[in-house]
Amino acid sequence: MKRRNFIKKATLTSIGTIVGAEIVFAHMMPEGYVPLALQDPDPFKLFDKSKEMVVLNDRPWNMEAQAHLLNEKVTSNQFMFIRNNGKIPEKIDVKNWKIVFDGESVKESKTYTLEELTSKFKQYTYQLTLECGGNGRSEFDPPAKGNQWTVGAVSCATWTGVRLRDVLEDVGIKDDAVYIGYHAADTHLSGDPKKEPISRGAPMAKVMQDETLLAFKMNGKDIPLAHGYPLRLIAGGWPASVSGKWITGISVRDRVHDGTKMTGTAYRVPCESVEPGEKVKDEDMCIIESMPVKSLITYPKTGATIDEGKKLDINGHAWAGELAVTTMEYSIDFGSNWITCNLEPAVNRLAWQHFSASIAFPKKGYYEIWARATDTQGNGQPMVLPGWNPKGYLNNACHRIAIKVK
Ligand SMILES: Nc1nc2c(c(=O)[nH]1)N[C@H]1C(S)=C(S)[C@@H](COP(=O)(O)O)O[C@H]1N2
Ligand SMILES: [Mo]
Repeated sequence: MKRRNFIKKATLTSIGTIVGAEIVFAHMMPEGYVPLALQDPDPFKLFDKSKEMVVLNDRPWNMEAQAHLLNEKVTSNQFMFIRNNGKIPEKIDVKNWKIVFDGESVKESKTYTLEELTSKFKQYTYQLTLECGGNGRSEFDPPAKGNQWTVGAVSCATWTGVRLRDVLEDVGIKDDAVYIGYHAADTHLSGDPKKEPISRGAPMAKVMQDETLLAFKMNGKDIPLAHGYPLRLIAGGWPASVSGKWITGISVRDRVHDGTKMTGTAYRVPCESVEPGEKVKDEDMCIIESMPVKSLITYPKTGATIDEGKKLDINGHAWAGELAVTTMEYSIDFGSNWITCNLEPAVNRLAWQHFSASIAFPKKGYYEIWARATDTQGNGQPMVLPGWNPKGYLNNACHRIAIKVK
């Protein structure tokens, strides 16, 4: 948008300056034509991301971190993965932004402006872990279609907003409310305005939790455009697809929400485990709720070398959906022996926890460090891909890094 207007005004010489060379046949260029060199936006600049982020798709934009980029305790925008199902809204009119509450189970539909939301309700701030349900999909065999996330579709930022529960109480909901579904301002890739790229939701028990927010700030600033500016639903610990970006509406439903990507195989796994590659009937698929226990070694970067006799300090994060992580261990002998790491409690519920360890290696050579978290219910991470499922969700296999001792 901006770019096009700009080009109209810019002289041909100034376009040449931006392209980085003289446009030799500039005088032959049709009026209003945008040189290719300007059409391809640099996604790192566009979204203010580190150049080390990995682009998985540009239509729609999908980008992930590498493990070592996620070393910060609180993820900053430059390392936060982007997962879009449609086109990011182009025009955001913050002054007139509205959120509509409707559905079978509201007493009466009600609309709030952003200004009303922020002034009328108490604000809360939490660190909340958001992991894409498909994080780790690249390891599925037979492969699963979709973005081939490795380990980097997870973040834990600080989110500030109002409790969805408080707003729903103000709206007035009926006793038969079962679920909410969100509606958002992004547009379907087909361009069809009647189609929603995604419209997911959560059952009332999740909606009513203290940490379920309608957020308008991330890490103390306006939410970056790619992450849902100016208003975002945040439901930490559940597949991040529940955390709708660019929210314009919440429907309170008297049934399980049936919006786009709620039904069929989307964000669902077989209710009972299946053989890899097996076809599963839609009615045998269950909606993913809390994410499983998982961890990531964020320091050092895989492939690091250390000197013989020196200890290696490692650190990382561990999380377990709705639960907490109780134990964090590492192994340097391919899982034969496990040694306990230091593990910090979460700053608040649904935030990831930090672990560290200081590792001694017996002699020179190649090693792998494997990390394993266990949650409050005693569930540990599997060593290899667990429960194959058709869409490639919930891979919580242990993270591993390679180390050479010289
Ligand atoms: N409106 C809207 N909300 C959305 C999505 C989307 O495409 N549109 N993608 C969802 C999915 S699948 C994920 S994993 C998270 C990603 O959040 P992020 O891009 O801020 O990291 O946003 C969720 N919310
Ligand atoms: Mo996702």
